[in-house]
Amino acid sequence: MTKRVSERFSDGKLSQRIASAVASTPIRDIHTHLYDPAFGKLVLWGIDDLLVYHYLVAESFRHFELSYENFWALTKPQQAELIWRALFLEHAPISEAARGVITTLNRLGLDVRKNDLPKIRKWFNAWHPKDFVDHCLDLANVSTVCMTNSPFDVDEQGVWANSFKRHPRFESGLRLDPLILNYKSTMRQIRSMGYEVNPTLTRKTVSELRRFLRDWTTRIDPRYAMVSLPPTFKYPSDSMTQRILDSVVLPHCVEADLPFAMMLGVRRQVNSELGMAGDGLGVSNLRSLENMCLQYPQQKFLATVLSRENQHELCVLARKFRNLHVFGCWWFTNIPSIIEEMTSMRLELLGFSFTAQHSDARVVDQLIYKWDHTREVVTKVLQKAYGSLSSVGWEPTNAELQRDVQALLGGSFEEFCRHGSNLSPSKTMSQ
Ligand code: RAT
Ligand code: ZN
Repeated sequence: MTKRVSERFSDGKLSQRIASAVASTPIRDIHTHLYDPAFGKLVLWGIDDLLVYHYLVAESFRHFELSYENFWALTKPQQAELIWRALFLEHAPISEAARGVITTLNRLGLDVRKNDLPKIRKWFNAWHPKDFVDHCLDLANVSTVCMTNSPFDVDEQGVWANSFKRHPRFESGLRLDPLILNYKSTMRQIRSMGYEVNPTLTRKTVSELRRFLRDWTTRIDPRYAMVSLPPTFKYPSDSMTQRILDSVVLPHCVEADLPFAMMLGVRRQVNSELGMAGDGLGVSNLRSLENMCLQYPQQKFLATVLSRENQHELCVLARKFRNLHVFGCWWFTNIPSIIEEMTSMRLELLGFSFTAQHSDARVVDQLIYKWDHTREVVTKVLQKAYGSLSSVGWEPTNAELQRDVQALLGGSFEEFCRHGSNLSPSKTMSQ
């Protein structure tokens, strides 16, 4: 019988059904750096923004001979031309980020092989940004994207200060890195915004910081609060970071029923000459995440880790804590070989109770390639996983496939956020 079922799988029917379920499921993209069109010049799109993406800047410098300084002195189109030459004309655009530009341009209907940047620019210039945003969301089959919104970003502050009509497909995320990681200098900025805060966390300061967070939560209506953390992050520890987390951020999250997203393992500015492209990674100590899940059983944590070495441990941790939701293949792990490995492992350890991916897109057009490429890998992984299941006698119906794929592409995140507050360490799943 086992043989007959696996033959049925190999005739391609199940694999086709999986492919079409993955292709047709709209995605909730839970972490991006995109902006609602109302943010005007903060919205990045078009060929030059695609080419000067910091992932490509890092790769181009491996070929450039010019100095960092001379590169940064160039205009955006000039930088784009150098990157185009180094990564697309002098070599095949084989890396994930470079191939992504090709996927994107092709799906937008542009003939990439003509190598005609001025013509491509002209094509983009004919679009109205708002229409282009909707076009990309539709092409990528993305229903909603979550922005990264920083109360400490002066450009953003200006937009939030005036009321505007929000795009229905853009949600917000409250990004708190400066407050959590660098309170000393952030304090001055918060004070200049009208809050009576001091360098030490007195009662008054704590209550003002809580007021600050409440105000921003009301203003932007975020889906979650969020921080990225270095590999050295330790909890508990005798640090300002822990004091801010314990007395300000987590009490606020509990009060406002906001999940707290932690992105662990980034080493900022390993090479500061590269600007935004200069960040690296390191292995995190996930015991800290474990301690936080234990310390705050009522708080929902979302987590993604940058180092490949941490991925297995993170899955095991999520089996122990149902207040922990694993999401995405972050940044340097957002490459097909690692997405495949991570998604297979997560399915094997967590079933469908995680979010397979977030795009981290900074340029609107990138939604197309980031999701096309992810869908390709997720399809492959699911074909293998359901193939194994089918060979032992369980073939999913189309409705079941749709339900499961939806869970991976945003549904499981929604369910996690909806969960009641009765979260405590899982007993039944412990192993
Ligand atoms: O992936 C990226 O674009 C990085 O530069 C980071 O922004 C990272 O995703 C983050 O959110 O810190
Ligand atoms: Zn990001």
